[in-house]
Amino acid sequence: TAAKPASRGAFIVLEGVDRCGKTTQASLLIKHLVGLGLAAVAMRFPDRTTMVGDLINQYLQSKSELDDRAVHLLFSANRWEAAPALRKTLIDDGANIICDRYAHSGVAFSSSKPSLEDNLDWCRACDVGLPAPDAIIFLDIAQEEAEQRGGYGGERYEKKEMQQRVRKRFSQLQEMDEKDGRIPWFIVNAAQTIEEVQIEINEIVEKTVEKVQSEEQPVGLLWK
Ligand code: FDM
Repeated sequence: TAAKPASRGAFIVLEGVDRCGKTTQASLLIKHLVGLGLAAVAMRFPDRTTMVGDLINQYLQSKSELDDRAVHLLFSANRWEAAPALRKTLIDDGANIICDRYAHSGVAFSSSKPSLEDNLDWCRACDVGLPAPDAIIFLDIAQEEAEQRGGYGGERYEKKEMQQRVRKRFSQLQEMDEKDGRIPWFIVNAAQTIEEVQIEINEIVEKTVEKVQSEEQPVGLLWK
């Protein structure tokens, strides 16, 4: 059996609206951490490679129609099915996880739909108890600036109106987390150059990794 690592890995989530540069920054961050000799694993949600993920993918590409609550639960199930592997990576392997979107995207997007806009609590409920991020890095960019970066793609939520509502929801979720005091948010100005954004993210992540290693806190339970 493999020796238990000295400490668990940090669970870092990158969030933001479309075109904020999340995916680019996630892969640069992995390279940076590996360069520092730290184990780092990339994850993303939705994970379209699973059976649940395939249903989500068909929905996002408008190849199927689903009730708003049903698809919200699929996004949540897609996280729950990954949770054991996520915990194993953090705890047994002691590797850091860099995750492109997680539960906050789940709540922000679903609760931006008319049928769910007064149901924030319902939207959060199915993600309660998932492994909690040690930090949320929110890549912040003005709507107009995001749009100048090449417009939106053709998927279901890639529309101006929706993106504006999602952005507001993210701030609301940030406020709720800050009141609760357990999951720290870091807002990075994503209108800067790739290199400038990268420098800020690296610093936040290095500090978070150090904190997780020195405090020896177990992986938290989201919103519990
Ligand atoms: N999205 C993502 C949700 O609606 N709920 C979720 O739980 C998650 C993780 O899916 F519009 C939305 C956000 C985005 C779409 O995401 C696909 P990617 O990052 O573009 O693949």
